[in-house]
Amino acid sequence: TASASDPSEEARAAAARLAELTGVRQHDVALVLGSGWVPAVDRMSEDAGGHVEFDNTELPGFRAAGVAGHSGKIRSLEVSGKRVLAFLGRTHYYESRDVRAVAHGVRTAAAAGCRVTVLTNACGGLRADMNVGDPVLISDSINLTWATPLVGARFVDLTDLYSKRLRALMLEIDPSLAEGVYAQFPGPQYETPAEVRMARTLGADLVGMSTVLEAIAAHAEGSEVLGISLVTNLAAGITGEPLNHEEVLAAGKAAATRAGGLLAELLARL
Ligand code: 6GU
Repeated sequence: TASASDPSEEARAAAARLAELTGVRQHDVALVLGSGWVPAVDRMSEDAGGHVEFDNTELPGFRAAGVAGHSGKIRSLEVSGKRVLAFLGRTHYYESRDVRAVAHGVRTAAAAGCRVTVLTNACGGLRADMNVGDPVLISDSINLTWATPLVGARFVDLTDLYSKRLRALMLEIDPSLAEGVYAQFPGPQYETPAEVRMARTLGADLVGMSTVLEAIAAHAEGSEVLGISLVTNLAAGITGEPLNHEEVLAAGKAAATRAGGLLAELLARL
């Protein structure tokens, strides 16, 4: 069928089903939540007074969730008058190297009307002046997967991939926020110390396994993109400690209050 061959068509089909499930014809803001960011949105949902939540597999084209701490739930809520479509987890490139599945969420959000896409993640910090628990604005990125979500589109300009307007807005909200360049590694293994040195040499400040492919897809759909990373650990070789996923989740929990406050304030000012 056409929907099986064309990602945009499949996204439109998912958006149509979303409208049925939520009773909301148009959403305004997509919020993709990385490890540790879900508590931030839970706080907002309490204030929102009512939301609709369902499993992503209720919509065509979505994969069931895999990793511990990553959910496949999608929540629709209204915050400060904006209709927010929150993905309480994402499909990662490392699950199956299926870039189309990775991009399907942000494409669905764009088809549902979202003109702003907020991508959050947990990442490793590469700079000694970064602290665990710091949210960092993504100023630019390096796509070390060498994959692309783009199909059909050609020569898309990425000069302003991470919206200057949205970054400026975040810095008004919290002038102490750091900015950095995020490198997406393919995963699922963390980087070796040598790969971490390579990333630093290439100009990266943050390393992770998500966000960049989604940012490219959302940007190509005409959405403004904001990326915020939560530094959950320093990358391999920077402290000498081994890395583990539980530490990443724990750091996310600890930072939820500040992260939630930032997201709530952003939604109020959009
Ligand atoms: Cl150190 N690397 C990657 N690729 N992803 C991470 C991370 C490190 N820490 C949290 N997520």
